[in-house]
Amino acid sequence: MRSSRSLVLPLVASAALASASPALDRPTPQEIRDATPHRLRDVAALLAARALPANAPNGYTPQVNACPSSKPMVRQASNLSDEETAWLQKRRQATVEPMRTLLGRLNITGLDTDQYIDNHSSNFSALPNIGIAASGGGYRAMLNGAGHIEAWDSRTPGSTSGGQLGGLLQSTTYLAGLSGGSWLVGSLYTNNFTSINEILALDTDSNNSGDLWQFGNSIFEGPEKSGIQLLGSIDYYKDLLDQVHGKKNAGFDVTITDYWGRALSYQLVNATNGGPAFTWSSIAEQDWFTDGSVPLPLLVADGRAPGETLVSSNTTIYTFDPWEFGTFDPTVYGFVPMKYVGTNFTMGEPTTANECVTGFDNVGYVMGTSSTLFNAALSTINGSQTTGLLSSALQQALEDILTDVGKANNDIADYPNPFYKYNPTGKNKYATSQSLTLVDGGEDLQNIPLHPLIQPVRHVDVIFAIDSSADTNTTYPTTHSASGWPDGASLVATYERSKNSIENGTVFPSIPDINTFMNLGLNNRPTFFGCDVANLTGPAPLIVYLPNAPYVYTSNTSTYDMQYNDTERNAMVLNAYNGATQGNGTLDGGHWGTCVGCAILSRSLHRTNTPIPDVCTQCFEHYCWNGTIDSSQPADYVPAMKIPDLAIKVSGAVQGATFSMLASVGIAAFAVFANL
Ligand SMILES: *[C@@H]1O[C@H](CO)[C@@H](O)[C@H](O)[C@H]1NC(C)=O
Ligand SMILES: *[C@@H]1O[C@H](CO)[C@@H](O)[C@H](O)[C@H]1NC(C)=O
Ligand SMILES: *[C@@H]1O[C@H](CO)[C@@H](O)[C@H](O)[C@H]1NC(C)=O
Ligand SMILES: *[C@@H]1O[C@H](CO)[C@@H](O)[C@H](O)[C@H]1NC(C)=O
Ligand SMILES: *[C@@H]1O[C@H](CO)[C@@H](O)[C@H](O)[C@H]1NC(C)=O
Ligand SMILES: *[C@@H]1O[C@H](CO)[C@@H](O)[C@H](O)[C@H]1NC(C)=O
Ligand SMILES: *[C@@H]1O[C@H](CO)[C@@H](O)[C@H](O)[C@H]1NC(C)=O
Ligand SMILES: *[C@@H]1O[C@H](CO)[C@@H](O)[C@H](O)[C@H]1NC(C)=O
Ligand SMILES: *[C@@H]1O[C@H](CO)[C@@H](O)[C@H](O)[C@H]1NC(C)=O
Ligand SMILES: *[C@@H]1O[C@H](CO)[C@@H](O)[C@H](O)[C@H]1NC(C)=O
Ligand SMILES: *[C@@H]1O[C@H](CO)[C@@H](O)[C@H](O)[C@H]1NC(C)=O
Ligand SMILES: CC(=O)N[C@H]1CO[C@H](CO)[C@@H](O)[C@@H]1O
Repeated sequence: MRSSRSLVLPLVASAALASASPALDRPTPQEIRDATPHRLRDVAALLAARALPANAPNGYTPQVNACPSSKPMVRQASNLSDEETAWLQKRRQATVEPMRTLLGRLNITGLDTDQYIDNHSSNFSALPNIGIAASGGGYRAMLNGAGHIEAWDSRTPGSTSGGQLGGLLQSTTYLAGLSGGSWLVGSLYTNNFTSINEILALDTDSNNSGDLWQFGNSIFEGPEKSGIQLLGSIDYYKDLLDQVHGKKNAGFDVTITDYWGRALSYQLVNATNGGPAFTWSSIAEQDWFTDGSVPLPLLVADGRAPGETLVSSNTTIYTFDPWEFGTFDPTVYGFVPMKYVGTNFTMGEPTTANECVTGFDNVGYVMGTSSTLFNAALSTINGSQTTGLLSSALQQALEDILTDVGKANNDIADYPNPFYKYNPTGKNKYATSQSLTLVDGGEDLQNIPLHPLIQPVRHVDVIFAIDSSADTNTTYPTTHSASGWPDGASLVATYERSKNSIENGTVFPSIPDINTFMNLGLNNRPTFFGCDVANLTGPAPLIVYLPNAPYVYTSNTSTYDMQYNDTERNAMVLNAYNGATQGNGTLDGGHWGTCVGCAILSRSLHRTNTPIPDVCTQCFEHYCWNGTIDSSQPADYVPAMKIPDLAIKVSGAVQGATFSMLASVGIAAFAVFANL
C-alpha cells in the first residue's frame, strides 16, 4: 500500500515538513498524480507556502462555476481600476521613506532632499512616481534585467552603501516586463517577491532546495528537480502533456503557448511541477502585495489576429495586472477582471450567468503569452534535430497543434475574447471574433514595455528603461558590427507610435533615429530622453534609457541561447549590476548616483516649482540627449569592455541547447524575432 501519510498531514505541520524534517516522507510525483482533489489541495498548499495555488485542486485545468452575484464585467478604459486607485494610496505612501533614504544618500548638493520630502509627504502625488520597464530578449533579457533589479533592491547586501542605488526598487510604483522581461517580473511575483540575491545565492548552496532559475538544463530536457522531487525528462514530458491535456479535455483551445508556459514554469515558479495551480490574479490576494509594500507588476502582450501583420502604429497592446486584463488603446478600450479571463463574455458581460471561468490565468500561461515567440523553440524541434530529447507523445501533440493553427501561427496564445461584441459600434475592430489571439509583446518592435507606463492616467514621472534587445548586426548587418547589442530601435518604435492615432492621449519624448543612437553612442551608455518639459507636447515621463553593454562580461548572448550554467548566469547578472550602478559609481566621473537622483526628482521639482540644483543641471547636460541628430551611416559597432580589470571570462562559447531559427520554417515574425 502506498503511504498517504504526508498527503493527509494537517497544514500546520507543513513548515516542519518542508524545512526541519527531511526524514518525513514527501509525496512522490506518482502520489501527487494519484491524489484525490482535496488531498491535492493540501499537497499544493504544503509545498508552496510562498505563493498562492489559487486554482487548486484543479491544477492547470480552468474551472467553470456559476458567476458570482456581482458579475464580472468589462469596463471602459477611461480611468484606472478602482482596485489600482485604492492600492496606489498605499503604495505611493510606502515609497516615501525608501525614497527619502535613497535621495539622501545620492548627494544632491543644493537640495535638502529630507526637507523636500517632508514638505510634500502629506500630498505624495507631488513626489516622484517611478516606473521600471524590463525589455524582452530571452534569457539574456531576463538576466540583464535581474542585475538591474538586484542593484536597485535595498535587500541586496552592499546595495545601500556609497555610490549604490539600493532602494530604487522600494521607491518604485510600477514594474513592467515583456517577454524575457516578463519571466523576471513574473518569477519574482510568484515567489513572494523574493530578492534576486536570494534566488542566486540559494541555488548555488547545494544543501538548499532552492530550484529557481536553473538554466543549466534547457527547457527541452526539463529541470533536475520538480520543486522538491527529483525529476527525469520522461516524467517532465508526461507532466507537461497531462497538464495541457487536462485543459484541452475541459473544452478549452490549447496552443503551443500552453506547453511553453508550462515548461517555463519549471524554471520560474518555485513549486512542484512549476505550480500548475498558481494564477496571476492570485497576486492580488497576497498581503505583501495588497499592503503596498511592492510595486505593481504589469506584463505586456500584443494582439494579433491570425494572418495579421503587426507594426507598432497599429498593434493593440494588452496589459496583465493582478486585477485586470485589457488595453487603453482605442481599438478595444476595455478591461476585464483578471480572475475571470477565460470566461466567455458577450457585450461586456458573461455570456452565460452560470458559466464563469477561473484558473485560466495560470501564471506560466501569462508569462508564456508575453513571450510566445519562443514557442518556436518548442515547435521547431523534431526527431532529427534533437534525437531523443522530446518524447514522441509530446512531439505529436505539438505537431497536431501546428496542423490545426498552421505553422505561421505557431506563436499565438488563444484566449476566449472578453471583448466579443463589446463596444462594436465604437472602434473595437476585434468585436466580431470569439477568440482573442495574443502574441509576444515585442512583436511590434516595441521591445521595452513602456506602453502601460506612459498612460496619462498613471502619471509616471520617470521610467528606468532596461533595453536588452539584440538589434546590432540585424538592423546593421555589416560584417564587423558585433551582434546582439541594442541600437535604440525599441524607443524609436514607441516614439513613432506616439505620433499615430492609436496613441490615444499618450505622449512620448522625441527620440532620434537609429543612426544617431549609434553615432552619438546613445546605445552604449545611459541616456535621458525628454528632460525638458517645455519641449514636450503633453505630460510625458523622463526616460532613463539603460542599454545592455559590456561592463564586465560580454552580455550580448544570443536570444536563442536556451541554456546558461550558473557561472554564465551570474556573470550576466553581475554585468548588469555594474551597468545599473556604473561600476558602483566608479565610471563616468563618479556622478552617476547623483544623476539618477536628479532624474527621479526632475518632474517633481518642476511640479512643485522648485529650482533645479546646479548638480542636476550638470547631470542633465551630461546625460540628456540634447536634440543633436547625426543620421550618417554609423561605423561598425564593436563595444569595448568598460571595466576590463574586472572582466569575467567564462571559457568556451556558450553553445548548449540553442535552437536554430534557420531550421524553423514558416514563422511569420521571423525578422522580428531576430531583434528580440
Ligand atoms: C514573504 O516575504 C516576507 C518579506 O520578506 C517575509 O516576511 C515572509 O516570511 C515571506 N513569506 C514566506 C511564506 O516565505
Ligand atoms: C472610473 O470611471 C467610472 C465610470 O465613469 C466610475 O464609475 C469609477 O468610479 C471611476 N473610477 C475611479 C477609480 O475613478
Ligand atoms: C557630494 O558632492 C559634492 C559636489 O557636489 C562633492 O564635493 C562631495 O565630495 C560629495 N560627497 C560625497 C560624500 O560624495
Ligand atoms: C523555494 O522553495 C523552497 C521550499 O519551500 C524554499 O526553501 C526556498 O527558499 C525557495 N527558494 C526561493 C528562491 O524562494
Ligand atoms: C498594420 O499595418 C501593416 C503595415 O502597414 C498592414 O500590413 C496590416 O494589415 C495592418 N494591420 C492592421 C490590423 O491594421
Ligand atoms: C465558450 O464559447 C465557446 C465557443 O462558443 C464554447 O466552445 C465553449 O464551450 C464556451 N466555454 C464555456 C466555459 O462556456
Ligand atoms: C554579422 O552578420 C554577418 C551576416 O549575418 C555575419 O556574417 C557576421 O559574422 C556577423 N558579425 C559578427 C561580429 O557577429
Ligand atoms: C560593484 O559591487 C559588486 C557587488 O559588491 C561587485 O561584485 C562588483 O565587482 C563591483 N564593481 C566594481 C566595478 O567595483
Ligand atoms: C549636444 O550634444 C552634442 C554631442 O552629443 C555636442 O556635440 C553638442 O555640443 C551639444 N550641444 C549643446 C548645445 O550642448
Ligand atoms: C524638442 O522638440 C522638437 C519638436 O518636437 C524635437 O524635434 C526635438 O528633438 C526636441 N528636443 C529634444 C532635446 O528632445
Ligand atoms: C559553464 O560553462 C562554461 C562554458 O561552457 C564552462 O567553462 C564552465 O566551466 C561552466 N561552469 C560550470 C559551473 O559548469
Ligand atoms: C484622450 C483620448 O483621445 N481618449 C480617447 C481614447 O479612445 C477612446 C475610445 O475610442 C475615446 O473614447 C477617448 O476619448
